[in-house]
Amino acid sequence: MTGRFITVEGTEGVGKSTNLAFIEGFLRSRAIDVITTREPGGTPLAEELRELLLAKREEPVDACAELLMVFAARAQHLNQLVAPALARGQWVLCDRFTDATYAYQGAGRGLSLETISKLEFLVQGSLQPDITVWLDIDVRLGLERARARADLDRFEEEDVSFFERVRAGYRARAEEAPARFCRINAGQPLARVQADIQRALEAFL
Ligand code: Z5A
Repeated sequence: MTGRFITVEGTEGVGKSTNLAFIEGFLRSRAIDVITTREPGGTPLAEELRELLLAKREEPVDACAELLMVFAARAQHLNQLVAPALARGQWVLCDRFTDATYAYQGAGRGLSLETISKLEFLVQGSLQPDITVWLDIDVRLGLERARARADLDRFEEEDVSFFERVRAGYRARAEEAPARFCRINAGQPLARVQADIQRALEAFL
């Protein structure tokens, strides 16, 4: 029996970290054996690539180089961690996955969705998440939350229009895969966000 693959997505400040912990706790309360991981990252090599991707630097980062680093990290993560766990019957809860690439590198940076789709097929074949929890929030509200929290990484320094495009990218992905995407209004108070997530997961189970 293979495990289930759950991903959590959204723009800055949506509360992914907060709600990943909530989802993990909910699944464990149902006696589900789950591992929580993230992208980019999840293995030592993929975490090194994450550091390279997020670091602020004087040299401009070419969008295509960024895209290839994201997929290099994903190939390593999928083959070393995600696929073997699913094959063992474990559930995998992942902070971001390929929808983030369509949203950030596609809609945000303006790279070709067709190119992203080709790389997606090369790296993951037909593997897709079973359910994607999309935490959706007004971009300005999310940025206020994110910027109150900590030092900004290279992505968090982008302007509002970049994140508006990223949000529109997620919306387009949700429209293409309505059965997989579950949109949660992340602008609500946390208790209501988590009640909505729990309802969605109960329906999924
Ligand atoms: N990236 C990419 O470009 N392409 C790809 O394919 C992939 C990734 C996979 C790192 O991601 C970057 O990688 C990302 C895109 C790029 N861009 N950035 N930055 P990340 O997921 O690690 O980074 P993040 O977006 O900053 O995630 P995060 O750390 O999980 O942040 P968060 O979503 O903002 O979550 P949070 O820390 O739980 O919440 C933020 C604050 O809001 C915090 O103080 C909470 O207490 C508060 N909060 C949360 N929920 C609420 C509610 N409901 N009300 C009020 N306050 C709340």
